[in-house]
Amino acid sequence: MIETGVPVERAILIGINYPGQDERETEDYIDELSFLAETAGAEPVCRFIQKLGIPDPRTFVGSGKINEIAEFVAENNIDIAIFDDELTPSQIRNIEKVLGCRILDRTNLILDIFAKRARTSHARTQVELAQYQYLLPRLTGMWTHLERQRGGIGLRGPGETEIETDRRIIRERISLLKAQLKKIDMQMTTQRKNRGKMVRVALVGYTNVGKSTIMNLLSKSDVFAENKLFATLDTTVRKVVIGNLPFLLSDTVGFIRKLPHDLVESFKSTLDEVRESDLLVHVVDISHPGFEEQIKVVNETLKDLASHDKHSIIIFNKIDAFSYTLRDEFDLTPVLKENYSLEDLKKSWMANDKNHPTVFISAKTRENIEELRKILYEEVKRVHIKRYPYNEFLFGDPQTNR
Ligand SMILES: Nc1nc2c(ncn2[C@@H]2O[C@H](COP(=O)(O)OP(=O)(O)OP(=O)(O)O)[C@@H](O)[C@H]2O)c(=O)[nH]1
Ligand SMILES: [Mg+2]
Repeated sequence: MIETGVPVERAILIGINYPGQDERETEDYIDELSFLAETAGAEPVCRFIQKLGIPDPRTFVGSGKINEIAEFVAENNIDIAIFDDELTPSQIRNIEKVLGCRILDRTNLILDIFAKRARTSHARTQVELAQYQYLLPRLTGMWTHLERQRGGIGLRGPGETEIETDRRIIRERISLLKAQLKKIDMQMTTQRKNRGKMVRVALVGYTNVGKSTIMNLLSKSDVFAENKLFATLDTTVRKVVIGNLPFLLSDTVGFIRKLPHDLVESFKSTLDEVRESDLLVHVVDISHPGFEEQIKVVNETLKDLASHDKHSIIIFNKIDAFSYTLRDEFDLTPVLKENYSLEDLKKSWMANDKNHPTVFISAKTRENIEELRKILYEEVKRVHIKRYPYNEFLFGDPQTNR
């Protein structure tokens, strides 16, 4: 036991198994929620999953289930209940009443992690803006119970005044933060313009797939990487030279399923790096059981950023950690996802996706890094030639030795 001095908050996790979703998928989602909770500093103690068509409008899960959870909370010293979907203000209020502990939803949890991780004033401003935008519509919900105590319904009661004052303060703060961000945006745009016309490559991908590790490997820099979600919030840009071809490589915030929309909005300037790049490098963690779903989430987020049409390279990382279940040769049940070997996956991805150069690597054991460098060289060179059709002599072709 390590005494840290800070009491760890005990958390339970609650999710819904929706129709058409297999149980394994729901488990994967709750695994991710659990990882988010740990990253935020809580200790996940137990998970509750209910099969439901749609969330109960009053208490998210059904009334029987919420009472069962309440019993568990009371008997096991639970501090927080974390829900896998965004809750409405009235759901938060109702659930709080039944469970008697703090209620967090997924959005809230992600915002909390972002707030903890934000280092630069730029990142902090972006997170604070997203937090206030999340809070504003929820303010009424938080105060209604006080209104009721004070005789409520009567208009313009003291409760109402407090809400109005708080709302006004928050609105003012939001416009101030927006103005600050605008200023920072302008500075950053100028900075980006000053970088000249060098080819720009952006690392994108789901959180924790190894983007920063790859950045460090290619640029010999020292960007913070660790086994937690959202280790990177700020964009880092480094000059990388392969052969004699220089380009700029940027590492940026990872994407996640159900990334709060306000957060994407307020992270616009961070994500401009993605939007303005010439080439995307989509990093995938092939050792993750849900890697295909993660690819979809990344592609959807790129669509939101109007960047899905950009040319991209796909890196399947962490091949050292990849494992699969070997099927008995007499097994007649259908082949499942977990029965594919790395060779099967290589064959199917490379055959199906001819538009994107694909490479399988391990940033940890450095397997296949040379191949990655070669592909990067070729793709950057293509952009370079398009931009400077007359100065091919600049970098020479390694094959012809020109
Ligand atoms: N086994 C294995 N682990 C890896 C590999 N590449 C990176 N990791 C580990 O994966 C974890 C996440 O790596 P990061 O580089 O921080 O990932 P990221 O994509 O930058 O993550 P965020 O910034 O949080 O979005 C770290 O613990 C790395 O050491 C690999 O090839 N194999
Ligand atoms: Mg990172």
